[in-house]
Amino acid sequence: MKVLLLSPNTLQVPYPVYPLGLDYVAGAIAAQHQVQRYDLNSGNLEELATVLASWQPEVIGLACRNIDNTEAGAPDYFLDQLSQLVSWLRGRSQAVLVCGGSGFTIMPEAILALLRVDYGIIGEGERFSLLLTALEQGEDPALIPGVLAPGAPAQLAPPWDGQRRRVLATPEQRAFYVQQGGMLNLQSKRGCSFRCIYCPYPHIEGRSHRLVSPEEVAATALALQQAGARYLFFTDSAFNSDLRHSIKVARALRTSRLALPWGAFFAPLRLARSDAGYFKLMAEAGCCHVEFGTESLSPSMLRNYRKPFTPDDVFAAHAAAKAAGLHVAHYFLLGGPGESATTVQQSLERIEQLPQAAFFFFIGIRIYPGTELYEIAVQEGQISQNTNLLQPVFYRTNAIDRDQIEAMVLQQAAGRINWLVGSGGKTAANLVQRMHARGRVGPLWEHLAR
Ligand code: B12
Ligand code: SF4
Repeated sequence: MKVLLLSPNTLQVPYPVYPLGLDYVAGAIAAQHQVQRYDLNSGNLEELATVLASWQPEVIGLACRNIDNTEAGAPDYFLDQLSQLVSWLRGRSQAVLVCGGSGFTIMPEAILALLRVDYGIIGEGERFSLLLTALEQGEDPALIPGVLAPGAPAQLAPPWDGQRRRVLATPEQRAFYVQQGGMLNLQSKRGCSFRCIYCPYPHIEGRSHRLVSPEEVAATALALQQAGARYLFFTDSAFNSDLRHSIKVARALRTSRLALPWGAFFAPLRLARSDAGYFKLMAEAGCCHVEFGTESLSPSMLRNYRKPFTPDDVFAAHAAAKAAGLHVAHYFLLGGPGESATTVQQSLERIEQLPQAAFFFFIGIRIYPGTELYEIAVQEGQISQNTNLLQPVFYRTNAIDRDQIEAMVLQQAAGRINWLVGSGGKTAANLVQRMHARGRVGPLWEHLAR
């Protein structure tokens, strides 16, 4: 069959992101099929129309990474655009349309119905290969666990235990990312075993860790270097959620001849005495950006969120990362259950004890189905089982509203450029774009750190 894999994500905030998921979907498609990739970041609709007319794909795999930007203060919603793209594709192609991706997996039934595509794949897109076989053999793809069809009940699938193979996009498609910041991405594992109350990641990737062998991670990193990358980002939900594995991965990277800097999300977990050199090892392995998912520095809020660390652990992790010479950013998530002016003030005052870092404040927590926050919001009457959550709904705490929290953040920030509300929006993204155009690589928030 002729299969076109399409990445429609052209969001430039905080910077354009290489569509890694499609590498795995492409890697799962059996050799008897013909596969082409199309990325709207490196292409455009006129050219895509020509591909559709001349090549006539029989199946189109449509990636749905982002539903919205999860920023309550500056909301952006992407599914209307995606829906228009589906109509545009239907007008030019008879292909079977199959949607998948992290955004899709969060609310598969609702997105399938909105987009009116033929099938959806919940979770790991490696199952695309099974769907193609079913189509080819005239069987019903909806019988495959993890494959969703209109009107059929969603059957969740266990984590994919088959091969996970990556096929990179073409050099022309990669050039877009290589030239704008030089960033390509990779995984050292899938899954997160923590249970933070608001987080959909375990639902997207699974609760059990599925580890990539350290040698394979290093080989992939070297292959990306060869493919032109000048910076790597580990897309793991939390790079250190399996501490032992992250140590083995760092050692493998250190002994490989990888010459690229890299960054990742880390949880500011308590380190055992024996792991005192953890961040030093990360630095030796090429790590230069540590993005901590800190969320709060109020002990009660960390408990309410079920974060696996305390404020003291955050200070210790911060100090260790800085001592290792790493750039550090902390992400905060304010406004969850139990937040009040007192807990916000606690967080803001304690941030002053985190020197030389950038701080991103996400104020208002998006409610996702399948999370504990969802249950809390239903119990509190903020939403019902029937509320449409595609259009983002943010949790409201009685004791303080979003505007008050933002005012407190801005007051404490007192104009400091390293305190950003949300991702910094288009202003920050434009700045990053200009620096990328001048040849700078990576996420670049270190230039804000004070
Ligand atoms: C890493 C990450 C980032 C990094 C990316 C860095 C980089 N260079 O790659 C950074 C920090 C930059 C980032 C930014 C943003 N992110 Co982000 N990010 C993630 C994260 C943790 C992993 C994504 C990833 O690459 N996974 C690894 C790949 C292999 O997995 P995958 O893409 O899911 O692909 C698999 C399946 O989904 C499926 N699949 C994928 N595509 C397709 C296509 C088809 C046809 C099929 C069948 C299957 C399929 O198969 C793949 C293999 O199994 C996810 C959360 C998560 N755990 O998924 C959030 C996530 C994707 N991000 C999200 C958001 C909102 C954003 C931002 C908009 C935030 C902001 N305001 O700035 C921006 C948007 C950036 C952009 N330009 O698009 C949301 C999207 C949901 C939503 N509400 O819309 C997520 C889900 C987190 C969340 N809040 O729940 N992000
Ligand atoms: S550690 Fe991070 S990825 Fe894991 S559940 Fe908590 S917030 Fe989500």
